Amino acid sequence: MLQLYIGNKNYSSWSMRPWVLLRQAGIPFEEVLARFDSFDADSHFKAMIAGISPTGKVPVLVDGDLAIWDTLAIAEYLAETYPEKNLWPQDKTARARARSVCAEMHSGFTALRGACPMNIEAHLPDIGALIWRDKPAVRADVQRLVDMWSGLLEQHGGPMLFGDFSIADAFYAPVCMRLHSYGLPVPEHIQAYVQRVRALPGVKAWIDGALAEQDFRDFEEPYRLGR
Ligand SMILES: N[C@@H](CCC(=O)N[C@@H](CS)C(=O)NCC(=O)O)C(=O)O
Repeated sequence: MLQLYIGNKNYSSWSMRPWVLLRQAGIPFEEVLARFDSFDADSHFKAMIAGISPTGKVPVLVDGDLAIWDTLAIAEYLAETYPEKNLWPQDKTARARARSVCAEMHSGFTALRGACPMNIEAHLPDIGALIWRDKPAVRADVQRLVDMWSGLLEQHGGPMLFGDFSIADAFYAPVCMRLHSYGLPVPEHIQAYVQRVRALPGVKAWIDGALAEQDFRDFEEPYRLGR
């Protein structure tokens, strides 16, 4: 059976993407949790993934002797291994766009990711309001999301970015968590997409797991030290 090494569900946005993809697609897998204690070389986290993850990071998908690291590579491997699941859109043009938006997520939105780390359990609208007021780069990232999602939802008719659920929605699921936790202002139709993503069974299962975790780490909590 496939194994997916992940970090804490409350914090690990990269782990969330392939986990949600697998769950939402109904692909059986075993979850292996490498708890975040710290990212120091002598941490339990690094010891647990030593020999599995060449980058020392999660997620890693293990299929027999093969370990695949990095979310984009994992998504491509799953799409190739389970073509019947249509993890990418079937239309070639839509597929190219879906790959573009996933690559954009993978290498971009650094201001939003830096200022608003994923913290599913947290309710941080006051912090979000200050970030919104003081950080134009975050506002620019959110505007880009609004433009991208508006265009895709209009073009494909929803409910997901490319009509049916695809890798693109899994890639943007952690962003939906951030918009929600920090209460960043977005138009109503974007808020509705965020809620639809949160309600997907695979996403809801991840959120429930994150809430049950209660395993807080100061280094992941810039706004709530002492949890
Ligand atoms: N580009 C990688 C990023 C993975 C990543 O940064 N994972 C974080 C957890 S969300 C991690 O393992 N960090 C450990 C460290 O930085 O040492 C991917 O797409 O999978």
